[in-house]
Amino acid sequence: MLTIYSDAHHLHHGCELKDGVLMPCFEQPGRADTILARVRATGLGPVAAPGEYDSARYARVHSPRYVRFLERAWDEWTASGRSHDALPLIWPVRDLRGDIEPEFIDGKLGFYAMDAGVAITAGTWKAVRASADVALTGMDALLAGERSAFALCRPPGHHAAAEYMGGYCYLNNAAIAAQSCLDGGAGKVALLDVDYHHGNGGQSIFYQRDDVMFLSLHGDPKYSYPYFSGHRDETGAGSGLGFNHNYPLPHGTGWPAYSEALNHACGRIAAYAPDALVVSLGVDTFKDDPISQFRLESEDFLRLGARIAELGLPTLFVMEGGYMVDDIGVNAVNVLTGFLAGG
Ligand code: OKP
Ligand code: ZN
Repeated sequence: MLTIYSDAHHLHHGCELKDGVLMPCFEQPGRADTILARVRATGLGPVAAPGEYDSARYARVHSPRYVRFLERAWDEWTASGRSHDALPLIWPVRDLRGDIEPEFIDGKLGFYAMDAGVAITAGTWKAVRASADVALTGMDALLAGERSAFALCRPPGHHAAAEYMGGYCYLNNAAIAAQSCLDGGAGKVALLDVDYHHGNGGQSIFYQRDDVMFLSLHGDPKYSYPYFSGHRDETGAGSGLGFNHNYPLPHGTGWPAYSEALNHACGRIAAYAPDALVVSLGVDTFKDDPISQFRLESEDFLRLGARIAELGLPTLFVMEGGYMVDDIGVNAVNVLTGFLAGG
């Protein structure tokens, strides 16, 4: 299987507020380094650098003004005299004015964010762009006839919606790739999100559409991030009604209950009969993940890949979360080798 990877992810290493204290993000460069090392150690296949794409490709699923905000945020932040990470700290909730974009950067940060887990640093935009380009290059490989590819994206993307960042995510790499597949001639694409956290960004972007079916297996939002999205009754709207499927699962979920939900989701994908599948691949469902609550074992990730392979679809894996850095290489690549063995 072809892996797409860019070293540019090293340019992004931010801080987050953890229990009230500013700490280096769980989402750190060592994650992608560990996965790449495992790709090489297992001989998964060739590793290629991404191409460079026009930012208009990101604006197929994001608003142009949001993409411009990301591009300029660090310069606006430093122009106003600050030099440490920029973090959003105010949001237009409920009855506040969410319809007017502020002109000052502190206001813009909150206007374009869902939480404070999205540091903007000097290298963030370059890394974010490269991550989206990794996903676009992976999709181009599928469009050129590859059965599968692995987009080793970092930073991740699945919490980012058309006009906001959040949860370590800036551009929605998987959504950009799914849209690129449609733009390349496909009629229907399925987007399956197996990260521990609900993929609110992909859900939001495609909620009113029937040309992308979105499915997500995740920790129940009653007690798991992102809390305000991912319930079972979110099934789509307008012509998208019936094309969005959430599988919220309880704390402590292990392979038996997980695979039951996965089988159900795969049944829906098969019935939809898409031209291609994009998998938002988070391995924070692992039993030792430091910020998540499922109990998958490393071997279960082989089974996860094999079950996805049974669909028989051209498949792009897009890296999302997973924070037990010592183990995420084994766990992520297990999904891919499980897929290759199962297909
Ligand atoms: C990202 B992915 C606020 C940040 C809270 C939330 C976890 C984001 C998970 N300081 N962290 O889905 O793995
Ligand atoms: Zn996650």
